[in-house]
Amino acid sequence: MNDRWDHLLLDCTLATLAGDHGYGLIGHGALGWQDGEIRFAGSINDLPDKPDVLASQVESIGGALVTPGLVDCHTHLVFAGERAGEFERRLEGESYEAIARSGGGILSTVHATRAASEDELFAQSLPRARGLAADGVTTLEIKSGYGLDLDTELKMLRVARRIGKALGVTVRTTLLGLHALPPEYKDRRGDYVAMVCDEWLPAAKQANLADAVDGFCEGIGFTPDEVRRVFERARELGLPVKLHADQLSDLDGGALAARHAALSADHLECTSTEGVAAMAQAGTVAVLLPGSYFALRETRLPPVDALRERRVPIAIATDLNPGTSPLRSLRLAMSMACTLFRLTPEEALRGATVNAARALGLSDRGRLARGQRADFAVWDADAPAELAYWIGGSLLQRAFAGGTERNAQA
Ligand code: DI6
Ligand code: FE
Repeated sequence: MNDRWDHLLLDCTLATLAGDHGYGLIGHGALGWQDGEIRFAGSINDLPDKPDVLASQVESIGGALVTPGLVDCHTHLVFAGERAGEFERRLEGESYEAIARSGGGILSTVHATRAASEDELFAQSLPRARGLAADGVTTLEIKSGYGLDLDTELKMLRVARRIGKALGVTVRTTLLGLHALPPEYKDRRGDYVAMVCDEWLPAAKQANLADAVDGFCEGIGFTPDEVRRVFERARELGLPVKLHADQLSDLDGGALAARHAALSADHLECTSTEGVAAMAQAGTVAVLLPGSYFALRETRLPPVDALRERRVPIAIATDLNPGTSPLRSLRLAMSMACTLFRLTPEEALRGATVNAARALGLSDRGRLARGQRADFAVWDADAPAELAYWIGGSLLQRAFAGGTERNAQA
């Protein structure tokens, strides 16, 4: 029989997240897959035949918890250098915005990233992605935005693609041209935005280096009108958009993202209930980033109750970046989302799987169900709430991406 499944795991505790509510828990479960796709996720009792008849390789995993592979849908992990000195300055009382306005912040990482060769950038960035993967992440998004010139932006995006191949995980790339205004365009904002629209977007699209387009809509970033111009161009080119919205101030970023049918609006600490309503209408995912909230000692909370009320899907991500979120574990982000934002552990797990996939425009992963990609993680845990409950440490036993077991050393 040549249509046997490649592999069948028995005696699993499955957290399938298959329905709209609950973990979708199945005790005494089985998970079978073939050609990188799940063929069966259910109770052992419902298997259509004997395990040995169904699959070429059969394994019992002793009741271990199995979840969809985690999805980190917002990272800036490709960059050179670090900014521990700014961390020290902030602890002495200087604000993130003041440091940025004095030439530090994003621009200091831009200098280091421009100076690094492509191989150096890869070598510095790979361990950060490897750390996420060691925590059960099988899909991650990586943004550009520390180049602010076309060559360096494309270099970052190539490094991002290369990381995906090296680790055997899916990397989705996002062009973040509107991250900070480079000093060479200090008095020419309009020219910079026009160049991003007319040159960078088509170049990234042509080289197949950008899966989406993002912008930093903020007092120290770009105005809603500048973002609008880039979003319109992106949509013309068929590129989906997402937005850093309302992190430090309410610029109506949630509604702006919604007007452009954005995949996601991220941060949202200052988003109004009107913004939430617009996102609900547009189907835009709310990506919450507790790492930057924590690192900046922020006190304004994202509007979690309004998001729930309007049924806006909530995702959680690390925002891994050298300035505001040097957070290298998605599980730790889940834990923070519960403790700081009062999400339930179930919301946190949905936020790091099915809803995070949706924030990347991916519907083929994030749940354990027939037809989904065989991306999943096996944990040293009994209950799914443990993933958000343990603070740090290592819980991952094994991870599979596209049906292939990831080598823990890779
Ligand atoms: N994402 C960003 O792009 C900025 N904040 C955020 O959450 C900060 C990036 C940086 O300071 O390097
Ligand atoms: Fe970010």
